[in-house]
Amino acid sequence: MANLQPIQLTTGEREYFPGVQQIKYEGPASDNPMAYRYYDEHKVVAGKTMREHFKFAVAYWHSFCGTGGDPFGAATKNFPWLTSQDPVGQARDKMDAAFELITKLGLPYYCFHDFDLIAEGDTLAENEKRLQAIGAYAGEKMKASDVKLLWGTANLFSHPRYMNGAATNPDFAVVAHAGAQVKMALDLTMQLGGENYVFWGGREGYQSLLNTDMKRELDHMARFLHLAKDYARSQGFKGTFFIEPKPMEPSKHQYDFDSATVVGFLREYGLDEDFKLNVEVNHATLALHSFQHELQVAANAGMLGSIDANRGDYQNGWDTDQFPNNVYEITEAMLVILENGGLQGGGVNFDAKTRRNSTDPEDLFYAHIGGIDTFARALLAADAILNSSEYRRLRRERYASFDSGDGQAFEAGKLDLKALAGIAATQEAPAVRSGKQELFENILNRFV
Ligand code: XLS
Ligand code: NI
Ligand code: NI
Repeated sequence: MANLQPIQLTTGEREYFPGVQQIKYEGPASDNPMAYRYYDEHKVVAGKTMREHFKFAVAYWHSFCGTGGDPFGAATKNFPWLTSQDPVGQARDKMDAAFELITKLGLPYYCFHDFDLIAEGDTLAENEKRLQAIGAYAGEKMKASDVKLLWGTANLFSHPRYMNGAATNPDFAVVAHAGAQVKMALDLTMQLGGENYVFWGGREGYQSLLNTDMKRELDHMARFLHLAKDYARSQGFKGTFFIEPKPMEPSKHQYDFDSATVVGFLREYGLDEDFKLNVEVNHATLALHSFQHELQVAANAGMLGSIDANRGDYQNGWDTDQFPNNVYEITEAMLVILENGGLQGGGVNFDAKTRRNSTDPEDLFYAHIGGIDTFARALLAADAILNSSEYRRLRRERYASFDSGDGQAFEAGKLDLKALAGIAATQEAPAVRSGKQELFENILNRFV
């Protein structure tokens, strides 16, 4: 769309987190709550610095847009960067606050949805104008701070037009609108050097099969993803596209249920070359899986791209998106990630929110510091488990009968079912062999 009047933004003067200094690594003995005890960005673990291992990103939506409202009550957080009534002024203030937080935390990345950055307008043309304005401003902030964009995405779930889905909406007019929105979000992501692009389909699913042609909706979703990928590639985008699985909420049945479902979908529709998975802790819990299970399924398929870091609640069944603090859970995750050789293209995005009653701006610092140190501790523990314990050997030994002889022939596809039966007929009854789960668990505890 041509002839847009550029909106000029100038940097605000205001400091949003006064009194918070640069957060530094002070070591495990420090009693300073505004310091890292384990995250030392320069420390080399398993051949990479901690900064490179994690590529930590701050999520714009939870940290700068989420004001603590829930279905039972109004906003609780009077964030000073949300006070301006003018959408452009508010977007500027919000971005100043965001870059102050990201740089004081010393983190390398951030992630956004299009309309986290600036409020959505009434028309596509107005939206393009707004996104260009805030995009130019983001570019300046990124250049000045060296903060990079881990991924961009489009919010295809909040506006009422998407109540029946975006790419899977039964109305073509909505699908076309979603296409226009994704095109703009891709342009913005590419303009800012975004390293990846995410699709999370909260409304891509259904409430009742009675009014739903599921097969047609899935075909439309795949077609839509192909169009987005082809467009971005034609514009020179080299990054990875991620699908973020989640089983439910807000839809009853979401098409991207879990890692296994998404891997199957991507392969069925020929999208597996360009797409990988962004696995979120709380979404795994909702799918009745563990986080490490979801990571391993993605890794098995060569699609472990990125993670959304948070944690769920074991006593209830929704996406509570709490900041990570469970070192055991994350250590098991880091075992999978390290054995996979790291994440493919992505990083660790804090898709987490402070609680409704955590109302001080500085609470955002405690939340991120805690999450970051949880990952750092888990990395150290996982690296020690893999390299200084009997963990790998014990696991390998469970499968030793496949390393030679008939077991090896089976793995190599050299036995048919008759041959297998023949071997069983001549051998002794299989021995009872312990799985030694408690021993494995004790090894974990030894290093955490
Ligand atoms: C919601 C999702 C969402 C995605 C980005 O549950 O986690 O925040 O990460 O659209
Ligand atoms: Ni997420
Ligand atoms: Ni989520």
